[in-house]
Amino acid sequence: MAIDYSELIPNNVQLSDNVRLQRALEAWQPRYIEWWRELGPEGYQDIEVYLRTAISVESGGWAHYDYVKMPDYRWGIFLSPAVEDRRIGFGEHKGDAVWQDVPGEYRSTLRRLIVTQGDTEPASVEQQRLLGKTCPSLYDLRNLFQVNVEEGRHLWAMVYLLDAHFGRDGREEAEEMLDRHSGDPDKPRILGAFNEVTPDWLSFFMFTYFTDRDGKYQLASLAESAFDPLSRTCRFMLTEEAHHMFVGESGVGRIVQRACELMKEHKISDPADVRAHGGIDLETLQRYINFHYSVSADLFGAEQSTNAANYYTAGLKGRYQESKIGDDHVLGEEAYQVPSLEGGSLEVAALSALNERLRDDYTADCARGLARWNKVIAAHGIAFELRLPVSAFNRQIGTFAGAFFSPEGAPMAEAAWLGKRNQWLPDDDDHAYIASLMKPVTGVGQMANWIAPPARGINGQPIEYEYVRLA
Ligand code: BYC
Repeated sequence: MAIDYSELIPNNVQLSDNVRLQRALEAWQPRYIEWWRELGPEGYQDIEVYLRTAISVESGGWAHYDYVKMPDYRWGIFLSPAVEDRRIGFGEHKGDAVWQDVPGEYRSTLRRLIVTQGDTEPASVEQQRLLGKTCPSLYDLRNLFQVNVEEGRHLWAMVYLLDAHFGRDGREEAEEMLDRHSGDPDKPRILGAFNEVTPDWLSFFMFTYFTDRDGKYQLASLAESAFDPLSRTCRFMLTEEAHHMFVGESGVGRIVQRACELMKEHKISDPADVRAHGGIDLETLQRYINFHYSVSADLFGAEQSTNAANYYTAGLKGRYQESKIGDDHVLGEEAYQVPSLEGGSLEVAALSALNERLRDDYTADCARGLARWNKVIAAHGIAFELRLPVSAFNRQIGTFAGAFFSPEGAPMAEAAWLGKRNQWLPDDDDHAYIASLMKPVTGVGQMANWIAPPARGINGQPIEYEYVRLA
């Protein structure tokens, strides 16, 4: 079904049939636009950007590409097609028909999950708002803005659910989405990683690789939900999310590629010497990986969580690809291994370990990208391997919060750990060096020296394409 995207709020939820809902969303829209102008990409509000807009939810041909000024982007509401006779796949209601309305007993829990999800979306736009000023190319600038407008759309997706299904409380929550701000000491965003800064493009690529990937796993778990509108919303969001992780994986990959090229070209044996030639050395990349992986690992919550067990039993949030798992989907008797503070692992009830299980799925996925980057390094004949730290490293949430472990998993005394901190995590010198590279490159087809060009352009266009019309 094609969607009329000349409408004020393009949608496939028959918005015009529900006057109350349509009014509520139309009343929220001006505040959203005001927020976008104030805290969205700074300095690029009236510039035309080659963006994709969702115009259908069908798997083939859902996206339309054209030049758009971002405040005019059509932020719409799209649900993936309903699955006929869809049944609840897990928990105590397993086998029942999915819900089209929120059951009273789960109202506040479900609202909290939707609010937590929704809060991350505008947070990331706020975190990235200054990056446009230092883009490494027009191609990258366009990708940044694509990610930004789609995170904005994901906020719309959650606000729709709140307005459509949670009455006055939902409307209040929708307002608060625009009142909290990333890093605001009085009204911060809900989850830790979304109050960190994204000061440079290396951080942006790491964020889209590691933190957007948390988004993929959380959305996939919510896509299993018994609350069908949430499931359908998340399924469509996942379609868009894939591009965000592509931006991260290819962005870091291109930086790795450039570091290797510089090492070959200048016959460098010590990776740190890449800096003398204006590249980002592999050891700095490793420190950024350590930081972004550990901060994103926190987003999965505690290793053992009664919240997560309750979400599962109630049918609100499942596991990653729940239907492909060969167990009873109730988890009354099952066990799962979680890492323990004393070393090794501990067998606990699988129901209590759902956050850890999702983090494990996520970690395996993160490792796949590192393997691809390591292939680039190996192909240049360079003896260096990027590694993920263990999940105990640098954690603020769960079992390992306040504990000190090396990236390889050795327990340490605090003072010894602090003594090594700058070898493992980006320090002031790294930040200053990366900041010194952040000079805008805006000529058509031009690329900053610290990053290799992409393999191809967007939507079949060449790399030498005016992805953003700056003039
Ligand atoms: N920071 O029982 P636990 C995305 C709190 S990203 C601060 O383990 P639970 C995106 C927790 O709330 C995906 N607080 O928690 C990416 C709890 O508080 P209470 C976002 C934290 O509930 C890039 C307490 O600690 N979506 O889409 O099992 C760009 C005990 O913890 C944190 C979702 O997260 C933290 N990191 O799990 C744009 C999905 N972690 O109850 C977008 C919805 C835990 O003691 N959210 N706490 O007051 C959830 O499923 C769950 O809320 C969590 C936490 C998985 C986040």
